[in-house]
Amino acid sequence: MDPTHSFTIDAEPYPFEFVPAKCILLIVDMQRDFLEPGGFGETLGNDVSQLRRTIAPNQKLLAAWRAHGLQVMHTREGHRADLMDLPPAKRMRGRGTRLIGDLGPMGRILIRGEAGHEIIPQLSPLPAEPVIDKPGKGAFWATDLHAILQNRGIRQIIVTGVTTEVCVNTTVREANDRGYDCLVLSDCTGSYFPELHTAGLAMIKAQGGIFGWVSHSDKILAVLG
Ligand code: C5J
Repeated sequence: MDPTHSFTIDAEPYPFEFVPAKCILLIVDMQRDFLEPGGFGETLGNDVSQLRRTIAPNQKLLAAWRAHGLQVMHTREGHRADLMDLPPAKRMRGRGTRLIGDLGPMGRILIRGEAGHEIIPQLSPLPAEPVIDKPGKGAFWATDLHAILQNRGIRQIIVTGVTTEVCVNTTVREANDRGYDCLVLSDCTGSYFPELHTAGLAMIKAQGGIFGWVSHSDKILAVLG
């Protein structure tokens, strides 16, 4: 596979011209507290199996991506231990019994350095793969993601991870406004709520791809071999 070559990927609403050398795989928030049984997400009553179905396809895609020496980055949602980067509105919204920064089943909830904040071991970043720690839902806000992508000549982003309607969607919208083309993979993204997963993908590909494209990891794997 010549990474500078353009490959046509079957996608919605129309084919995506994939240039591997100008493309990054961005894996969003595959963190223990969102995905693991016994984590914060499950203690809120969420069905983590809806997110865990994305683990195997992400592993397969990541292995093929790495085998070709292509660029990959990971994100984590979380905050400083002193909570100084946590807007009070974000902390209070949801009105749960446990809030961001409180002690959860895997350490303090959504706090950097705590066990629950870590990326699940199945998708552990390699030392050369940048990890973007983001205080918001979008991966561009208050981070150096845009600078890193610009410095690496990236124009396209393949987005996977969780959750489809929250951090994946927000990141895709931010990327769109900055001029990137995003392809979102339906089997590698997930939501606790299947109907919001479907709606989240529909919003991306609506109106001729108003925010980007939607496809399946099989289509990328067919090119990567
Ligand atoms: C993410 C969330 N990662 N749902 N966060 O989507 O609060």
